[in-house]
This record gives sequence, structure tokens and C-alpha cells, in this order.
Amino acid sequence: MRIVVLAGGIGGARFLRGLKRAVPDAEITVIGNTGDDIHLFGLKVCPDLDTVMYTLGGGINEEQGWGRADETFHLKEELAAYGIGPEWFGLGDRDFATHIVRTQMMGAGYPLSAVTEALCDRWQPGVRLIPMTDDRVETHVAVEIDGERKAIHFQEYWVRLRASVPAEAVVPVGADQAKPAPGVLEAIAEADVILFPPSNPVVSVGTILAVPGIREAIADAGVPVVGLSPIVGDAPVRGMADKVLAAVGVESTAAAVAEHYGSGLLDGWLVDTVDAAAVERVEAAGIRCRAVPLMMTDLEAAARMAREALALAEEVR
Ligand code: GDP
Ligand code: FO1
Ligand code: CA
Repeated sequence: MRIVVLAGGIGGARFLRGLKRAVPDAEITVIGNTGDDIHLFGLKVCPDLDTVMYTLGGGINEEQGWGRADETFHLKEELAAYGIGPEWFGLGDRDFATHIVRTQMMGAGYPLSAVTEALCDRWQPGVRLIPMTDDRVETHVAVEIDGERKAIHFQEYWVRLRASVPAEAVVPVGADQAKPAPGVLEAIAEADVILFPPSNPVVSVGTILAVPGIREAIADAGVPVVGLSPIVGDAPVRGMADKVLAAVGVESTAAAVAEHYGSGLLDGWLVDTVDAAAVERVEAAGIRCRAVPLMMTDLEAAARMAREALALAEEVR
């Protein structure tokens, strides 16, 4: 079975680990979000690609959900001693090596997709991980600070400000000019099923869908498209997705997120059992819906979610 998954960071990566356990023989292609990418200290950092790669490759900091296990921060401390920041972004020593390799290869002319493949040669994530695009896309967030309206990088909004001010707009800068990376449209066209993991609907899945051609390819693939809600009990399980959902005028409920994707894209949607009351509303929007446990408390729980998603895909096929 060929499965395509559109993934952000933690929510996507943990779901993928469950999916691999649920269907060990499946050929899984992951289309990764690169809108979170940021240049720091002259290096290109790709948080969501790295989170998927480290999680599936066994190198992730499990408690944190991002960055490397067994990490130290000597380099960051030394840079800070020279007054070089940003201090608010925690790049560890082990993680730095990934960004150095990536930046060096890109400087030599390799596209991000080729670099990602090379990095995955080491980590062996057991999936084919492709960035959504080789072109530069950066998600910016429009905010008002001290009466002044400005656009800041998504990481500054998320990590430095912890989404503490309202997001007035979320813009994937460069997405409209971006082309899907080699292999993206082919994987979608050849898929037997397409899954939206419980990733952020705006800044993860939404950014991938903003690359011209990807949304259309999914809608035209003619195979089941099934998503899992990252919103449980009217709140994100983790993080501040509610803040960016508000920016696109979507309430933080499992049903509203399904409607946001819409029946033109989604065939099936899983909500958590605590949101069972949402099933009727989602089905009224033309999307088949089931309520099942959606908390990825451990690997087996994530695997059960993956099995439920695939079962729903068979139901709507
Ligand atoms: P990020 O790039 O690291 O923010 O990760 P993603 O975009 O892939 O996923 C973020 C989303 O994952 C958040 O909105 C969370 O609500 C959701 N999430 C995290 N853990 C769980 C879980 O156990 N169950 C569900 N349903 N969603 C989760
Ligand atoms: N998230 C944080 O909340 N604080 C950090 O200092 C931080 C550093 C970081 C470094 C490398 C990396 O791959 C990810 C990192 N993240 C950090 C996570 C990540 O940038 C964001 O949480 C997600 O992109 C949000 O969608
Ligand atoms: Ca992310």
C-alpha cells in the first residue's frame, strides 16, 4: 500500500511512528512542511523536516518533541558570549551539525529535497521524506505590538512570543511562487490513500496545501483522503494552534477544522471520543466522521489511530 502523509513537526512525526507500526510493509511518502524554516547564524534550519527525521530515526528528544536527545548547548552559549543571538531559539550542539551539513550542501548547489535525502541516509526514518518545495517559503505572522503593525517570522511568533499576541494574519511568504519538490505530485498521483495527521491545520498542513498544485493533486487523486483532528475537547492537544486558527477565522473545534479543509479535499475525519457530538456536524458537511481515541500517549495509541484512519479510508473508498 502506498500512503502519502502531509506532515508538520511533532503531531505529524508521532502519528507517522504509529503508522509505521500499524502497516510495516506500507510505502510511506511524507510531504514535509518547510514554512517554519529559518536562517540563523548563517545556517538553514528546517524544524519540521528535522522533527520527522529525528523522531522516526530515533534521535529525537522525546519529552520536548523537537531537537536531539542527549543534547548540550555549548555552541549557543559561546555565541551568546559574543553577543550573537537569537537567544530565544534553542539550537543544540548535535542539532547544529545537521544545519551545517544542510547549509553546506545547499551552498554547493543541491536542492533541499536532495539534502533531505542525504540527511535521511544517516537517520533511516523508514519513510520517504520530501520537503513540500525546494523553493524558499517562510511563514510570517502579522501582529500588532505597541500599536505598531508588523510581520514577524513564524518562529519568532511561536517560540519567542509564545503566540501571546493575536495573530492578525498568517502568510506563507513565497508559497504562491513555489513549485512542489520533485516527487511530490508523483507520490500523490500514485497514492492509495492520503492522510492528514493531527498536525497544525494552518501553519503545517495549510502551508503545504498553499504550494500551487498540491491541493489540486490531492483533490484529483481519486483516492480516500482522511484526516485526524489535532483539536481535542475544543483545544489543541499541544501548542497554540488556536491562535493561528483564529487568524484564518476558524474556531478551535474538531468540527470547524474539518469544515475548514472541506469536503472538496477531505473524505474522512477522525475526532476524539470526547468530541463525539461533533460527528453529526462533520457528516452534515459531507465528510464521513468517526469518534475514536486520538491521544498519542504512546506508540501503540498512535498505531491504533493510524489503523482507524486506514479503516475509515476503506469505508469511503
Ligand atoms: P509542530 O510543527 O511541531 O507544531 O507539529 P504539527 O504541526 O505536526 O502538530 C501540531 C499539532 O499536533 C498541535 O496542534 C497539537 O494539538 C497536535 N497534537 C500533538 N499531540 C497530539 C495528540 O496526542 N493527539 C492529537 N489528536 N493531536 C496532537
Ligand atoms: N521550539 C521551541 O518552543 N523552542 C525552541 O527553542 C525551539 C528550538 C528548535 C530548534 C530546532 C528545531 O528543529 C525545532 C525547534 N523548536 C523549538 C520547535 C519548532 O521550531 C516549533 O515548535 C515548531 O516549528 C512549531 O510548529
Ligand atoms: Ca512546525
